[in-house]
Parts: sequence; structure tokens; C-alpha cells
Amino acid sequence: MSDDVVVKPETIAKPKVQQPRLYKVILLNDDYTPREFVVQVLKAVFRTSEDQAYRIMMTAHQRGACVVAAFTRDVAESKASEGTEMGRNKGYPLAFSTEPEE
Ligand code: TYC
Repeated sequence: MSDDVVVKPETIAKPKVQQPRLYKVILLNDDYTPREFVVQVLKAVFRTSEDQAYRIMMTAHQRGACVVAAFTRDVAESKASEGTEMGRNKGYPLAFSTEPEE
């Protein structure tokens, strides 16, 4: 074969490892759920300390919403449902939503 033939790759290789997209779980404020109950839910579902849970709850209370943490899509959605369900079981309108990270 001649040495002056240059073969160009047809495709550009993709990076081998793709990081999964992460989803934020967001705590939404409401006027009815007791503060202490929000703290209990955050500790149970997200394994935060009492202090972290209190700060997250107060941020949502004062600003309307607060990012709790980010997870893969399935984990984010099931944690959001679990927290929302715990409130619903007590008759509270407590709600969590999810949204993809940039
Ligand atoms: N705003 C509620 C109250 O005054 C407490 C609360 C805080 C509720 C954060 C939801 O995500 C929330 N009882």
C-alpha cells in the first residue's frame, strides 16, 4: 500500500463515559404544613441533619422554594413523591417538585 494515502476517520469518537443528567428536588412553600413536620420529612427522605433540614425548610418558607439536593432522575422523582406523600397522609399540602440541572 502506498505511504501517501491519508485515511480520515469517518466519525468523531464520543467520550466513553457519559455522566447521567442530575435532577434537583425542590421543596415548595405552603401556608399550612407545620414547620416541624417539614423538618421531619426532610430528615427522613433526604437523610439530612436536623440543622440542614431546618435551614432548607426556612429557606423555602422565606423565599417560596429551596433546592434540597440533586439525584439521577428516578431517585429524584421517587424522593419527591415520597416527601409529597408523607404530607398528603397527614392532610398537608406539602409538595416537592423536580427539575433537570443545567
Ligand atoms: N410556611 C409553613 C408555615 O408557616 C412552613 C413551611 C415551610 C411549609 C417550608 C412548607 O416547604 C415548606 N407553617
